[in-house]
Amino acid sequence: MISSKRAVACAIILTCLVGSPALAADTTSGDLVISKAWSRATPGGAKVAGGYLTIENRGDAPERLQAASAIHALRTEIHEMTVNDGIMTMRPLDKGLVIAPGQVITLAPGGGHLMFIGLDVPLHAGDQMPVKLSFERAGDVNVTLDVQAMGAQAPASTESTAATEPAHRAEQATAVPPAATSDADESFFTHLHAEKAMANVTVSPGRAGPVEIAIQLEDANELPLSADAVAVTLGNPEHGVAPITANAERISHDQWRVRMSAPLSGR
Ligand SMILES: [Cu+2]
Repeated sequence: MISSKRAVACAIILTCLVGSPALAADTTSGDLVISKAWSRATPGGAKVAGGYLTIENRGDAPERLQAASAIHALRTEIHEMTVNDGIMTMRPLDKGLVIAPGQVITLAPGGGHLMFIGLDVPLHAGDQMPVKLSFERAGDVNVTLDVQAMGAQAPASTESTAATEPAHRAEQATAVPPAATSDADESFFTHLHAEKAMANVTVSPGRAGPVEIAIQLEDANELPLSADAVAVTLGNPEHGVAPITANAERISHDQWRVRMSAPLSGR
């Protein structure tokens, strides 16, 4: 389901990503050790990217990753992949990610990840991306993500683990809850993702009424994905709005566009 809620209007600070061949060192803060922090180069025009890292809690008390932020992203969310009725979808972890004493949690492709939404710069292989992690006990911890090539499965410093080919299942994407609202005519951006595909969706303007919806498709490795057809369904069962479906028009092999009317704003 695609949200038509309004987008956030937000000032973005522009800085340059610093290219460096050196891999970021592990970051230690109190009882936490954060390692293997990395992301992937973004294909042309992509405004989202996943972030991956390993967090070890060497302390005696549970820790919680409450939030994350990145200077180049409009917002950063913590996403978890879950299976519902046999279909893998994602959900944002609004209450954060708990790391039990002694536990090592790895955010990696196909599983939990940080989601950078509304990137203001493309990410290139070799870039280093600063990210702030906010923990309940340890407070803010700054880490640097090493940007790997498009489609990378692991940071360059570790062995690439062979991805197991998932069994075929229907692709069904779930919307990320929209951000807080602001200017009425701002476009709304979100991404929908499932196990094997992700759709970056821009609704312009971000409000009820006639809208243009632009969709960019990526595969699970964030590479451009072509499709035979794309249809968009808007609906809101909670408010009794029956689904309306329209076929999108192909703009390029991974870009689609459709004009339709959003019955109401909201998720
Ligand atoms: Cu995500």
